[in-house]
Amino acid sequence: MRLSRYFLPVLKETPKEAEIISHQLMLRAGMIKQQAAGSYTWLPLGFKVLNKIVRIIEQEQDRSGAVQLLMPTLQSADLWRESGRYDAYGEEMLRLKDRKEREMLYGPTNEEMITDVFRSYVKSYKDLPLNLYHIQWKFRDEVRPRFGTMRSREFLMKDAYSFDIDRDGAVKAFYRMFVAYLRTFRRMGLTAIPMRADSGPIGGDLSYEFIVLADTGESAVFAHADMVGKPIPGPETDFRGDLEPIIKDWTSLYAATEEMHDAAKFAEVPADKQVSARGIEVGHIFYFGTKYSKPMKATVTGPDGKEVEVQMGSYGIGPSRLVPAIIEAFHDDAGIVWPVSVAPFEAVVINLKVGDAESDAASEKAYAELKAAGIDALYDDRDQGAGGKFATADLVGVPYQLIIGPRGLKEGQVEIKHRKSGERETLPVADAVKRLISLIEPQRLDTI
Ligand code: 5CA
Repeated sequence: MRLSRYFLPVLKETPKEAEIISHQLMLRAGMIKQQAAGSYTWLPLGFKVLNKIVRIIEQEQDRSGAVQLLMPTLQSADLWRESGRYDAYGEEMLRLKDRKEREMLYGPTNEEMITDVFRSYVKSYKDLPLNLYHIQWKFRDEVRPRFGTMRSREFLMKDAYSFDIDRDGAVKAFYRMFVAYLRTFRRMGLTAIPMRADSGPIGGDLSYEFIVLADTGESAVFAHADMVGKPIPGPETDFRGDLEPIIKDWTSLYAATEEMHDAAKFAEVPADKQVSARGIEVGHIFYFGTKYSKPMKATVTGPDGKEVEVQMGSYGIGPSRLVPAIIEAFHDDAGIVWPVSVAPFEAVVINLKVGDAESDAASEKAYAELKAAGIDALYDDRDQGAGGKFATADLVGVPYQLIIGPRGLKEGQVEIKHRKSGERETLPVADAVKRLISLIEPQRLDTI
């Protein structure tokens, strides 16, 4: 992408309305624009990051055996009356009427609709297990939307729903999502700790939240220090095999959110291993049995010919919350420091003297070679001073800067700046692209 042709409305000043660093940086880096309380336009740079996050989620959902579909945002109130949640959900639900006075709602979640899809087609235990997911916008009329897209009213959610013949099958489905989540968040560079949680309005008796530790997190959390940086299950993990040993291992150490915190149990954790911190909930998984299948009559015939209500679970991730969560974890005084796997661009070519024949030629060549090698590259070809270019590159957090100018080129040299460490390497222009590829490829984390 040529920056001269892109749309990157960066701000010089820190907007006053933004209380936390991720919100400030998303506004300053031209990633989002507020449209109303808790409602945002995703500008090109923000949208690019959001899409990279979505892509990782899709890959790991697919790996675990889940199948993607897409349900509408607007739902019929009648469907929600069947489960009894239309009245129970309260003011968080945005309710509306169409021209025929039919009551509708903007979906805050999709248990009812997916149960309706399921019961329309699936009739036999032979079609189970099944896990269907979609990535769709949701609306919750939050009392206090805040922190930008961290807690917004309109937000993107990946929601998956599992269907099984019995509790044993449903628990296995829960385990598959649990492992998929460990892999998903780590691929984004995050340490997300699974913690026992309260199931709230979704219901059910088994629920884990995946929490990223951050000082600005909305909930207090308590965990054993060894939960941080624990190695995740690798790509060889057999999702059709027995995942219980992995789950046992990941749930044996203490980790709980405030609502489920047990001070006496936490006291048993050695004092030097007690982590009491704040956290951001980036994912939440639930097992709730027949809570929806029973009232909505979602049944299948079992092996003995009898009708059984299916056992269900639901599994959410917030991609539009993950963007600020990752920024909370990775930033410095100059701006965002993206992990390569979710960076809007992997490298930026900075032409220090646009209009200088040699600088232009070397920059164009490097940019073309990076693109040809499959690197997601940005080319700062704006006719502007070097200071502003460096500041923009640092602010938007591109992991590697390839700096090309007439002075270096006289000696046949260019510079690579590592955004994270600040380290700079001077190297022959002919070697720069190869060097960048060797730095970037291992950090994509697409094979971990
Ligand atoms: N139906 C279940 C799981 S599919 C459900 O709705 N779960 S949830 O309420 O926990 O939401 C799932 C995820 O969506 C959360 O873990 C969080 O990452 C994200 N999320 C929830 N509310 C918001 C919000 N207001 N703004 C941004 N993200 C949100």
